[in-house]
Amino acid sequence: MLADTDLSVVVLGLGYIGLPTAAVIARTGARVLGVDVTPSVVETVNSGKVHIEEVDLDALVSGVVARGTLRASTQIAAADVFVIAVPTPFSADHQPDIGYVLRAATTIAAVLKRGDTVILESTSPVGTTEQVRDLIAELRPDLTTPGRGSEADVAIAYCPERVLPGRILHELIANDRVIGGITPRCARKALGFYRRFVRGACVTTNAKAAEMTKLAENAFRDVNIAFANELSLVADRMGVDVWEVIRLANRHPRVEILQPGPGVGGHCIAVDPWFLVAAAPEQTPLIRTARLVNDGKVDHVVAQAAALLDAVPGVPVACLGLAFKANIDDFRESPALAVSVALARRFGNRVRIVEPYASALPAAFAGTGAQLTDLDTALATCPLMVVLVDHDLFRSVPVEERVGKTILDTRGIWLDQPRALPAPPLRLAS
Ligand code: SAJ
Repeated sequence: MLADTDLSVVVLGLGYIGLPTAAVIARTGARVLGVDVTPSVVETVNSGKVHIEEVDLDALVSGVVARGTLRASTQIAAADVFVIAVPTPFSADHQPDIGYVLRAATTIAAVLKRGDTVILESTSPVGTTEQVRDLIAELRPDLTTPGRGSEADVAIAYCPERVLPGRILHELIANDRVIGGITPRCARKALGFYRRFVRGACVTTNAKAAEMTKLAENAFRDVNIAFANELSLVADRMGVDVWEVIRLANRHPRVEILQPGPGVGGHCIAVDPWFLVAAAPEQTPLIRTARLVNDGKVDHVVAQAAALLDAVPGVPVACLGLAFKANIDDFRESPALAVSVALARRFGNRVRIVEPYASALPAAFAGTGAQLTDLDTALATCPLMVVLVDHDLFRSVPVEERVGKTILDTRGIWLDQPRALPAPPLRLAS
């Protein structure tokens, strides 16, 4: 096996997964080239900076760039190991789009040589790694590829990323990895690579099982959040506090209900379950319904907030948070963003947005009249507040600063909020 300093690695895609992965590998001493199609991303990384918010990533990137073990380029170069970490979006009708993965494989094929390893980390529909293999075989008939009878010149494997935004650097190292080879030999080759920087267990399997495992993990979480969101709808209807119900139910030794919210966002859990539904539509009524329940929660929150706004015409409302979850700057598929934009389109300049991770309002607010403001101003000027993200900043507001406000708290962070007293019973003159 090559010493770490002799190993060369190319990571394709310098996004939320690719950049931290490239930096962690570069920290072992391996020579890492991060390839991205966006020149500004490449420039930022080469200057030792980061274009995404992630705990401790800036210090790590500046360190490995200064040491010379990480550099970025828009152009690929030869290497021993290629890691594909590009997006796998879905189309409007929820069909997976693996175009970026296939383009990455095409790029790799141009520089691939005997003995190299290609690892796909992007969340992908079952069978994608085999498609990567087929494409490489077609583009490079001079190389033998795995799973086709003969001894292969290159190893190809699937190893899904499983890290949680906000904890990426920790989880990249601590989490167990599932490594699916096109053949057992491919899996062993990829295993040797991950052992260089992963402290969690590295478990090998075949590529298809690893692909489905990743989709199953995110669908599991989506279904469980949908359960919590459905309970919140029932509780609203019954006039019961869902947070209390969940807290009490979770005292049962075998019950662990997740938290309701304004819906499910991010580019993983809101997307990946559809890959299972697209592959087996007849077999996935539960997974599909969970997606619809979680998406439907956005409409429910918009209707709840709109009712509050309609009840007090002209009064400004503060929407707290745009990110898809707490303490991150990622607004992809964010239910908080969807709710705020819907309210801004309907209520215009009555809507004030508070988002510590935004320096300007996203384009979706253009022409609505909504304004970005800071938390203190919102607390001073907005009698209505809609909590959409559980950022630490919002959690820090004590009850004294919320007295007298009407609050729709979709995250359950201000459970100590005094409730409006019920109207006194009507006394009929005798
Ligand atoms: N959410 C709730 N209630 C909860 C938990 C989450 O409403 O109890 C919401 C969040 O607010 C957010 C969405 O769900 O909008 C997703 O957040 P998350 O923290 O559950 O997950 P992600 O998308 O940040 O990361 C997930 C993780 N997958 C699992 O936990 C199974 C992560 O490990 C994956 O690596 C990541 O997807 C990915 O890249 O696939």
